[in-house]
Amino acid sequence: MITVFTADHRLHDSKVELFAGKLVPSFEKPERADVVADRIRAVGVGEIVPPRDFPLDVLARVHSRSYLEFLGTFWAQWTAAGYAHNGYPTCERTWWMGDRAPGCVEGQVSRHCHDFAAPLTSGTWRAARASANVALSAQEIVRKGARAAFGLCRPPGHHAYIDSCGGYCYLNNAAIAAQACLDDGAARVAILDVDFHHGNGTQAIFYRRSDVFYGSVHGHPDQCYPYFLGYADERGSGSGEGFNRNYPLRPGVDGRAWFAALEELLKEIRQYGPDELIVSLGVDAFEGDPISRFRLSSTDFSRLGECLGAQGYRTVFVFEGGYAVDALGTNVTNVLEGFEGRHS
Ligand code: OKP
Ligand code: ZN
Repeated sequence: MITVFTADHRLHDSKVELFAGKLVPSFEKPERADVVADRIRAVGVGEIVPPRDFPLDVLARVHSRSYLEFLGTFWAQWTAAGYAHNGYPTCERTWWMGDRAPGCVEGQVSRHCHDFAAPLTSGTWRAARASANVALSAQEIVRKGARAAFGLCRPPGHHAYIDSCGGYCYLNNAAIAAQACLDDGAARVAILDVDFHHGNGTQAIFYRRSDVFYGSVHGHPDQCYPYFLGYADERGSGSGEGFNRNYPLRPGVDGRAWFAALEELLKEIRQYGPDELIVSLGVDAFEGDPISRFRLSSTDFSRLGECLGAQGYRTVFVFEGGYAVDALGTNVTNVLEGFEGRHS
């Protein structure tokens, strides 16, 4: 399987993140993508190719122009205002506060960040853009005939909304790839999100649409980030009714419960009958993950790959979370090798 990857992801390096009220070393760090690339080379999963550049218009099929403009101009505005550290929101925008578009950079950050887990740095825009190019290039490889491809994206994407960043995510790579797939002629695309965290951004982007099915197995939002979406009764609305499915599971579950939920979700995807499958591939359901609370083993990730390979869809894998750096490479290659019916 071809992997798309670029070292440009390193341009985004927030160094610290806010965790339980403290600034701690970032869990979402450049090493994450590098160890996965190293392991892909070591195992010989397949060729690693660089992404090609896609125009802003392709991103604007999912994100608002004003949000893209904000991300693209943020660092120049921030430094012009005299700041040198990471950008964080200083005010929360909720619907009863109105929906104005502030002119000052501090106001814009608050307008476009929905939590405190997506620090904005000097290189965030270039890295996020490269990450979207990685997902789009992987999608293009599959559209041109490959059975599958892996977009080794970083930063991740599934918490990014149409016009806001959050949860380490700035551009929604899986959503952008799904939209590109439709624009390339597909009628229906399914996004399967196996990351430990619910992909609230992806769900929200497609909630009222029938051309993209979104399904996720994740930590119950009553106890796990992102808290406000990911409940089982969220099934889509309007013409999107029936095309959103959530399988929240309690913290602590192991492979048994997890695969039972996955099988149910795969049945629903089969009924939907997508032209292509996009997998939001987070491997933070791993038992050793430092910020997540499921108990999947490295062998379970091979099984996940086999399971997905058996579905028969053209498949684009888009990397999302996974923070147990020592096992990250193995867990990702286990999925990819399992998909191709190989065992490493
Ligand atoms: C991104 B991805 C919980 C803090 C949560 C943000 C987590 C973002 C996960 N104590 N921090 O889905 O892996
Ligand atoms: Zn996650």
